[in-house]
Amino acid sequence: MQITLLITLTIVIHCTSIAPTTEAATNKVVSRWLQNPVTPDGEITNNVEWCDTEKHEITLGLNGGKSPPFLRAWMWVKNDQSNIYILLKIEYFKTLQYDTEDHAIIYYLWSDDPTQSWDRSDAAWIYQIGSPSDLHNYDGATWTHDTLAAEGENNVKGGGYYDSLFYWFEAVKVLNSTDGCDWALAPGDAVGAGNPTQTSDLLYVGLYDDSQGKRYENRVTVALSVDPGKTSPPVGGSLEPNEASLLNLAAAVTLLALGGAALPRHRPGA
Ligand SMILES: [Ca+2]
Ligand SMILES: [Ca+2]
Ligand SMILES: [Ca+2]
Ligand SMILES: [Ca+2]
Repeated sequence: MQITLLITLTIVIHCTSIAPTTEAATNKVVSRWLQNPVTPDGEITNNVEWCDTEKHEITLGLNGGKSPPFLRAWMWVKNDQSNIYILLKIEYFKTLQYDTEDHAIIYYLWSDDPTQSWDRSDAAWIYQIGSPSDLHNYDGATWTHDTLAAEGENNVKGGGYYDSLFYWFEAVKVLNSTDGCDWALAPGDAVGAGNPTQTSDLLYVGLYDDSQGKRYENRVTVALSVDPGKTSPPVGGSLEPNEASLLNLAAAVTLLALGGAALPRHRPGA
């Protein structure tokens, strides 16, 4: 009996370990509600700027994160009602061939119909020198600057630097600029979870090695937080008065019926 159980357990564990890890392959990142303000100067400005959210380790690679060389990276994320704030620390690897044009990339591919492949796109490139770029209209090879569109605006702030061991990038991106060239997010949204075939709702972060034209990246899922100061409605929602009265009436009838069944029967003449 024990041997049979052991064999069954071994098979289950083996099958679990070789099952497709589509979901596990995406790095889940929790965004905390902003407590301390961020100065988007591309570095940790003071010792409290990023202490109100936690660090997530992710691995970047070529081919969407699946192929080597792999780079370790760390990501801190927080948000408020208006913006998402991202701090990226990416380890330097000699194959990167450092130059000042190497920059962080954050891009999102989605479709308004979640059953379809992505047909909309939004990106932020965060540079070491100069202002970030806000982009859209990815065609699989090139992007268009938002500012070239009629209503388009640059809704990204940030910067970065290289300290000989790591690249550091800091970005602030508007959640919903309504300029027609950006994502439209709100607190509480989960971004990047994708559908089972992963053809839309895809969020990538990484480093573009400009001198070699290579993207070291990976998918992440970011769960945006909601304002903790706002009280949430009771679990299950509130009942309309009429519904409550009907339920109370039903409960009273049930109790009466149960009580009646439990009462001793009086025999005539007893
Ligand atoms: Ca800063
Ligand atoms: Ca480079
Ligand atoms: Ca954009
Ligand atoms: Ca924009």
